[in-house]
Amino acid sequence: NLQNELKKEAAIRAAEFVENDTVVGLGTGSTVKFLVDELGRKVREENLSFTGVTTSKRTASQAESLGIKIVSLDSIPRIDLTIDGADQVDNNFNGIKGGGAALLWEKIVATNSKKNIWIVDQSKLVDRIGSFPLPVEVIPFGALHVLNKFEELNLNPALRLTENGKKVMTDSQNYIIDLHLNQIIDPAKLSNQLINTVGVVEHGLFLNVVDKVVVGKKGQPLILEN
Ligand code: DER
Repeated sequence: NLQNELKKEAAIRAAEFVENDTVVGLGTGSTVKFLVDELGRKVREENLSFTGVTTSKRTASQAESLGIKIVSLDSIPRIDLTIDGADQVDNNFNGIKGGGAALLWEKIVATNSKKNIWIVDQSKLVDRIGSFPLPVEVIPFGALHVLNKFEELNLNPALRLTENGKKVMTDSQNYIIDLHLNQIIDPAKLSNQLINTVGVVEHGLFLNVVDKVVVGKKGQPLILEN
C-alpha cells in the first residue's frame, strides 16, 4: 500500500548514506525492515561492506539472514551511523520511539552513534509529539506500583499486552507501559520526570538525538536536517 511504498522509498534513500568499512547501527520496525533488505541487496550486488550493530534480536536475525555482518555493541569502539525508524517526529526533531518495544536498545545504540538518521513516512511528522502513546520500559519487579504512580500523575498509563493478553516482554525481559497523553507540552520536563521514577529503565522520548530525517514522499524523498 502507499504507506509501505513511502517507508520503502525513505529506507532505500537512507541506505545510500551507508559507507564501506563503517559501523552501522540498524534500528527496529517495519521501515527499518526495508532498510535491512536494501542493505542486504547492496552487500550482495554492489559489494557494500560494513559492520552492523542491531537494536533488537529480530533485526539481527533479518540482517544475518541477508549476509550482513553483525557484531555486539561492546566489541566496537564507536558507531559511525545509526539508521532507525520513529513513531512521531516534531518540528524540533523531538521523537517518540518504542512502538516496536525496542526503545531501550535503540536509545543505547543511538546515544553511542556519531550520526543518527530516522526514516519515516509523512504520517510520522507532527507539529507536537504526544498523540502517539509514549512507551516506557519498566522492570517487572513492582511494575504495577509504577503503573499506579503514573495513574496518580494523570499520565493515562496502560501495560502493553499481546493480542492474547500476555504482557509484552522486551529483549531485556522488561515490560512496556504506554502513556496516553494526547500532547506533550514540555518533553524535556517529562523526560526527566520519567527517567527519575524508580523502576523505569528508559522511555521513548528521543530528544536531541537525530541529525537527519528522511521522509518518504511520492517520487522524491524529503531530507530534513537538524
Ligand atoms: O519501536 C521503534 O522504536 C520503531 O523504530 C518505531 O519507532 C518505528 O517503527 P515503524 O517503522 O514500524 O513505524
